[in-house]
Amino acid sequence: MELPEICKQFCLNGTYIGATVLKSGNINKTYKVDFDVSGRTESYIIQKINTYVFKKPEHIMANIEGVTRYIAKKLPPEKRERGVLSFLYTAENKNYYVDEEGGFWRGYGFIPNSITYDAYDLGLLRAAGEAFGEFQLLLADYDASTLYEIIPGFHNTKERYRRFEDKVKADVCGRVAEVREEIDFLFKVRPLGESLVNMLKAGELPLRVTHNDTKGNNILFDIDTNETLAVIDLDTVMPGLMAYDFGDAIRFAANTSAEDEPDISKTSLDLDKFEAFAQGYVGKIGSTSTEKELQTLALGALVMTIELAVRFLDDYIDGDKYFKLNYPEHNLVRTRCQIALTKDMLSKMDMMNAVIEKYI
Ligand code: ADP
Ligand code: GN1
Ligand code: MG
Repeated sequence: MELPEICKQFCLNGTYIGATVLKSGNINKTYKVDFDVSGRTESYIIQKINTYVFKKPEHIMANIEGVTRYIAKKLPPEKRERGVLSFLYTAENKNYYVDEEGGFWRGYGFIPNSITYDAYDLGLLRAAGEAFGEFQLLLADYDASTLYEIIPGFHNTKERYRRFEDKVKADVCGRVAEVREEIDFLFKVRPLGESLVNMLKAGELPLRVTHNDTKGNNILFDIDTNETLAVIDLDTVMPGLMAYDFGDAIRFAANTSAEDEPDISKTSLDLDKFEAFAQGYVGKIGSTSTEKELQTLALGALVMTIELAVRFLDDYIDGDKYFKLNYPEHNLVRTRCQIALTKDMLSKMDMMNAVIEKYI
C-alpha cells in the first residue's frame, strides 16, 4: 500500500505534501510525512515495523502505549508535548494498522524542532547520559510484569553465543571460512561476553525496566539549543540490566569512529567521551543504584560491544536477514569495527573503571 493511503488510515488532517525516508535506524522503515493544514505544515512519523525482527508487533504497541502514558503523566505539562512519543490512532482507535499484505504500520506525532545525532561531542554526551539516566528513573517503579518480553533473550549473551555456534556449524552461505579469524576472536572473549548474564543468574544484579537500545540516534535534541527532549525507539523497552543501557550508549557514542567504519585504524574508545557520558548517567542515577551495578558499567560497554560483534557476524553468516544493509559486506564491516573497539576497550578497562569510581 502507498504511503498516502497508509496516512489516511491514521485520520490525519490536511493535504498530503510528501515524505522523506529517515535512514538512521537499522531495523524499521521510517518516513517523515508532511501535510498542509490550511497553509501550515504538520509533520508525522510513519513507520513500517520490521516483522522479521519483531514477531509480535502488537505486543510492542501495548508495551509502548503503557510506557509512554506512564512517562507523560510524570512529566511537567510544559514538557509533555516534546518530552515523550505520542501515537496516531486509526478510526477504530488502534495505534497500528495492518495493510492487505500484512505490513504493520504505526505513526507518531513528529516532535517539532528536533534532531538526532550519529556523532557526539562531549556536551551532547553528558546530556545524553543524563537523558538515559532520567528515562530509567522515570520507569523505576513501572510494573515490569505488564511488559511483554519483545525479543526473548535480547541481551542474553549466553543464548546469543549458543545460536552463533549453531550458525557457524550450519554455515548456510559458505561464508565461515572467510571469517575464521573473527569467529576465533569472539569465542576467545566468550567468558567476558557472558559475564553479565552469569552475574544476573547468580542474583548479583537487579533487573530493571531498561531501554535496551540506547544508541545515540535514539535521543531527540532541540535543534536550536541542543537540550535533550525525548528518548525514542521504545521497541525494546523490557526488563534488563543497567549495564546494558550504559554499555550500548558507550559502544555507539564513545567510539572515535562510526559503528560501521571500514577503516578500523580510526576505531577506538574515546575516554573523554566515556567520562562525559558516565558523568551524566551516574550523576543522574548513581544514588539509586547498587554498588555492584555501578561496578559493572564499564564491563557493560565491553559486553555490549562483544554482543554486537556476535550479532553482526551471526547475521552475515546467516545471509543478512536481520539488519538493514547499505552494501553487501556491511555486516562484516560492522563486525570488524566492533571487534576493533572490543580490543581497544580491553586495553582500557582499568581506566574506564577508574572513571566510574570518580563519579560514584
Ligand atoms: P529504528 O528502530 O529503525 O531505529 P527509530 O524509531 O529510532 O527507528 O526512528 C528512526 C529515526 O527517525 C530516529 O533516529 C529519529 O531521527 C527519527 N524519529 C523517530 N521518531 C521521531 C519523532 N517522533 N519525532 C521526530 N523524529 C523521530
Ligand atoms: C538496531 O533500531 P536501531 O537502529 O536503533 C538494533 C540494536 C543494535 C543497533 C546497532 C531491535 O538498533 O539492538 O544495537 O541496531 N535493534 C534491534 O546499530 O535489534
Ligand atoms: Mg532507532
